[in-house]
Amino acid sequence: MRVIQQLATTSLKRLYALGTYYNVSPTRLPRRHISVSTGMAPPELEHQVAHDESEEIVIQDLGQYDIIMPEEPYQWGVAHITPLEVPTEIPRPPYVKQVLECLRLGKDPSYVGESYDADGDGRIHLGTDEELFLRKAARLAKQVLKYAGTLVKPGITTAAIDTAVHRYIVSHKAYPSPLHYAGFPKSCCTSVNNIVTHGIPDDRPLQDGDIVNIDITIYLNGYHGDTSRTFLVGDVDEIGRSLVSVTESALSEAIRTCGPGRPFKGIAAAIHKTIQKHGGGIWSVSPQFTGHGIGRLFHRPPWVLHDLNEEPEVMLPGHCFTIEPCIVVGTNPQTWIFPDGWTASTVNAARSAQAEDMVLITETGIEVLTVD
Ligand SMILES: [Co+2]
Repeated sequence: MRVIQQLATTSLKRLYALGTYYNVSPTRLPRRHISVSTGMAPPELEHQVAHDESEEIVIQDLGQYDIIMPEEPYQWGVAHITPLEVPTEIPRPPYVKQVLECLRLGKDPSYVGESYDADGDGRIHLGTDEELFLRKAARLAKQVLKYAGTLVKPGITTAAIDTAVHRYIVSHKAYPSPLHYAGFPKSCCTSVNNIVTHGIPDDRPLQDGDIVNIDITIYLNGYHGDTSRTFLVGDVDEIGRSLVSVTESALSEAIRTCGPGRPFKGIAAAIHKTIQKHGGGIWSVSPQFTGHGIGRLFHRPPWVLHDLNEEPEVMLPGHCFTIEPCIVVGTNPQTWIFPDGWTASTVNAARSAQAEDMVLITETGIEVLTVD
């Protein structure tokens, strides 16, 4: 059987070649079917297909959408992006000062981390102000995310969403945690279509048919709140809608496995089971991006793996962590990073969706903190 795995084994180089073949800028490939099932190859792809004969072949329809590529000419890093200002009276997380100092000295801030040692075992003391502040931070993050979701429509740029989100956060006396985190230049992450995570808001207007993940983290009273969802922009194709829906199911099924004494590996098992049984396509989960402990620090152990694993650790009262699976269309969840050093795209330009919540383990059960 003659089948096409159009783009599914495509390296960056071949994506550019494809862009050239279409005689358009690879930064803005036209909206079209980028993968086709057997016998459905548009004539202009035949050349590409013939080229692929030696490669492993899988039937895969990736759907119809705009591929996001790095802007040309490439600019390495993010020094060309201007961060927004935060009023001086708003308290910053500790990494901000270190990163700004690095930048002032012309050093690479991407290695500025957070100190886990000073943060104990990462479990909060239930029933104290710690729990109260954590709840407040998580709740505000959810409110910001809901607000961001109302802005999503064809024509708005992700930079405009970022600016609105930034203003909303600082007007609530909170700090947008991604801003300057390891040098990140914006106040939230916006990941469109084939971007798996850590997309940097920019001047590309959202297009009818896009999917966009908005990932919000805020810092309030010394605690971080972190949550994300993937939103549909206008009329999204069926695979895209299914992808977003399976991603939300994977998150909620994963949350259902949590509780005091329960193993962390149950999260991945639940995600795996959900994407296996969910109709509308073939899905895989990115092994590269994990959930994380959260509280006084933005990211800290326990690292929460979303792909099948045999980690022995169990959840204990006071653990607060995120679950944030990135679900990818098709069987290849591998990613590569844009020249900006942040934006993670699937290697084959397949779409990815992500959903994230914060879970607190209590003495008797769990609570999802990212609720409004
Ligand atoms: Co997170």
